Amino acid sequence: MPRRPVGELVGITVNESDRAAAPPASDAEISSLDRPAPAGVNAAGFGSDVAAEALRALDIPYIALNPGASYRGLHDSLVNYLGNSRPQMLLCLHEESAVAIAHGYAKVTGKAMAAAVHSNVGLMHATMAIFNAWCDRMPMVILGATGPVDAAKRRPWIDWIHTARDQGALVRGYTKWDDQPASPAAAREAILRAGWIANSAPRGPTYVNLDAGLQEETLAEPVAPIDTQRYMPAVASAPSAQSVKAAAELLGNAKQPVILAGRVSRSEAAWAQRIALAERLNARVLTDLKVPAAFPTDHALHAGVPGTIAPTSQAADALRRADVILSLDWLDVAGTFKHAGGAIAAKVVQVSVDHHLHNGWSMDYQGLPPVDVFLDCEPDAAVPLLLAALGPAKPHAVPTAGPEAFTPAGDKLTVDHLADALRRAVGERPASLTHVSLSWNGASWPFRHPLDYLGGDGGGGVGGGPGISVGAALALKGSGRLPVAVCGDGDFLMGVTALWTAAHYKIPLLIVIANNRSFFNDELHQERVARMRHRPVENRWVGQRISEPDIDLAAMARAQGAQGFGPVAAVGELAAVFAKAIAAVEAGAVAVVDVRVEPGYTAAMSAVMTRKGD
Ligand SMILES: Cc1ncc(C[n+]2csc(CCOP(=O)(O)OP(=O)(O)O)c2C)c(N)n1
Ligand SMILES: [Mg+2]
Repeated sequence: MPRRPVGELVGITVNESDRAAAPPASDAEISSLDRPAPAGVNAAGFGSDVAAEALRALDIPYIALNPGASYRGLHDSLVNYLGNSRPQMLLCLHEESAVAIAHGYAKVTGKAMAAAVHSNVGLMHATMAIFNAWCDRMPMVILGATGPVDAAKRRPWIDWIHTARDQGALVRGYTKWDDQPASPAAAREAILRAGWIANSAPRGPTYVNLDAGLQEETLAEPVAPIDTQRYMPAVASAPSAQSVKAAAELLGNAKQPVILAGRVSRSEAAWAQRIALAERLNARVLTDLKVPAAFPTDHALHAGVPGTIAPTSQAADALRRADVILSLDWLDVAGTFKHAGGAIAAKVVQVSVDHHLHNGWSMDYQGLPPVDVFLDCEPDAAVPLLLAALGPAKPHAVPTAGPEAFTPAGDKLTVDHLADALRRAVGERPASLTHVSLSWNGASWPFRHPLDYLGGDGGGGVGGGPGISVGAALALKGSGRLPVAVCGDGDFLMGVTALWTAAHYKIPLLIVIANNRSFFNDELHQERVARMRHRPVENRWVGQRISEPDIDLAAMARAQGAQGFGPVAAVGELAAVFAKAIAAVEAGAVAVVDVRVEPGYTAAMSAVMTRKGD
């Protein structure tokens, strides 16, 4: 086949100078790793070259992956055709961490990264992490493979066990869209569509399954060029003028308005506008640890502290007293009302595009809430329109006192002590909490910037914490923000091999383990069942405790090239260890601190989990 300039065959703007283009400063260190020897090819010769170029057209910097023969064609194209650059491969030790890394990256950037997973088996490993990203409404493009679909081309045994009909069915319930294209041109179209759909609100994962035969086939003829940007138009949503007017009227006349600050963007401007709206309305504001920071938690209008599985008592009181409630894509309006006692008299304004995503498989859409005015758009689009419709406020006093300073109780080392010492050690540095443990107390760490906290794992799939944190740290690399994760020991152990990827690609990150040596959440469930059945509550630990032997978590970090500290078992030791670990991260390391904490959740969380009836 004649050699042609890169991109000519497939019509995507890729040329030789692209390969040499300097990456952003923050990525330069990563780009210098895993450099392939020059392959000397500059023309798209195979089906997978077309797919690889479509991936580059999505302007995705990284593709997290675990390898496999089903996509060996694509793998070769990424290395030897695109030169392992844009996207650059991030090798992961497990598909679950590959997808979790893409998830964490999207939490910071709002944009899709790519992940590649091998045939049916790699996809099976990836499923929980895909579900987490889906529930968290985070975009990503997942590439998979199967086949050869043409049975005559299959190698005996292995290609047969790794070929499945309708492989996308494994993830269709929790992806926005999937496809199995049948030609290189169709693969290009599928990848462009996957990127466009994933990145358009409501965002979520998409899956493109590439036939191994298609990838490896020689291009018989050039694929007609297209202007790829025209196939990925920006999508903006806007509410009707009528709905904005109706919402502003309700809110403007409200005596006790409440804002539920839910799934919003990481934009600083939008953050400032939410504050302006709350102050304009003198509204109490609720936030929730399940989703990223949405409003300053120590603002005088913030009701109590951020909720976890249920709103705090102050938040529930505010809801019961409210006459108008504005939900900015709150994760679970109906469930929150139920926790607050059910009979919420207030008129409800809902701002969301989430209903466009709901399907018959996953119930993550939650209960159907009562809504009086619906704004079919993202919160960032609604807030400025509401501010404009409301006009300037009559002079009114905005409360000034924020929540009281946080002081952990008792001498035994608890998660509260961990949080307090960690926050003091971080000091005035800008930091992002990329993950928190289930035992986290929302009172212990105020959020004052949209990147201060990145929310939960989305789908309640334990094991996501380490990978999500590595992906977030990747996106934060070079930003001047210190990425800090607090993981339960169960969560850490399930996702621990994500650390190697961070160590290898020099992604600085601090992980602190709230190590209660137990899958403690389920001790509370067993306690609840024992109480309901009048059986011995003291047996709640059986089948839950992770001890005898205790696991050396710091050693698991060291084994993968991270720095390991601990176990720390005394409150007085925390400050010095955290200072050392932060210094290590600032010097570019991945640092893990094992902190032995007393088992226990906040009183509010324990009460919800152990009470009868719901
Ligand atoms: C994949 C998966 N397996 C099991 C569970 C059930 N589960 C929920 S919380 C939890 C315990 C998590 O332990 P850890 O991270 O140590 O947090 P702790 O409850 O001890 O604070 C488990 C097993 C789950 N949610 N996801
Ligand atoms: Mg635990």
